[in-house]
Amino acid sequence: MEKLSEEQRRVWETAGYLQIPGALTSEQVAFFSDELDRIRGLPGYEPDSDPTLPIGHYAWLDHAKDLDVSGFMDRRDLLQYHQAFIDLIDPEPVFDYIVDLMGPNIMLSMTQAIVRPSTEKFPGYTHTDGGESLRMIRVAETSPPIAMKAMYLLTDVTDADQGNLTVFPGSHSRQIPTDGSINPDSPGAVQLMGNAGDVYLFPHALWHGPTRNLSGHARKTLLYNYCQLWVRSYDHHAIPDVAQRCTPRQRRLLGDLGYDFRPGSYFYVPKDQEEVIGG
Ligand SMILES: O=C(O)CCC(=O)C(=O)O
Repeated sequence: MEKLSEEQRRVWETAGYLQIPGALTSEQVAFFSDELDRIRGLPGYEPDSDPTLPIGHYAWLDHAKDLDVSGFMDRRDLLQYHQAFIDLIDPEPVFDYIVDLMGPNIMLSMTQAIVRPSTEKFPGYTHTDGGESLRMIRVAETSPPIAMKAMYLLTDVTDADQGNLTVFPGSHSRQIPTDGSINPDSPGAVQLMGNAGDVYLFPHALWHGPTRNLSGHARKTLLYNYCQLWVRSYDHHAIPDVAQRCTPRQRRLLGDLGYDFRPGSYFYVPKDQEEVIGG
């Protein structure tokens, strides 16, 4: 499936990210924005502050810690909350871009909603996704990524210091210091601007992160991650129950290979993989 233009391919390979304007309609933006306000009051996975747990663990809480809709929220595993979150697993045209970039042998690895409040207390941070691994492994520019993210803006971010996604262009293929000194104000950092409904696509190996938000309003995003099939999901240890409400392609993206798991599954892809992912 060829979806990227030559220019988009060049930008992806050199800068390490792509911005697709208007991936969500204004109705979808309004709907998802309201959904984030709604699910804040519902039980779900939120960051776990227990210092004895390894970094990046989430706890099942009765609701987000802050019930103010402009307050911080970091909710994982969104598919349970509404069919619309399931539909966002493989929407047109974003999913076509993802298949063009990654090839057909892929899975959905994570879903997440983040609300970043306007505050002087949070300076932002910079990291690679996939934990420590993908800051050591940088595949060639022309190789499909091992894993990547689609980050949908639900808020206009049209000026600096509004909780912008900040990237270090080219860092997906060229190492930058990994000693903890890199932050959104380091030389080489670029604060991306975009409108609600735009999506940023970037591989896990690209150094990135949120910058501070001094806009006076909260910045909302939805994040859907994809990985090569053998890497597998970070959100689910087994096929989640919502798969029963999914299309065959979505089920495959949730790890349903069409037969019962046994050692060796996920090593080679199922025979019908291209057909199923092609929809
Ligand atoms: O901008 C954000 O809130 C977080 C984006 C990010 O760094 C990530 O999803 O890994």
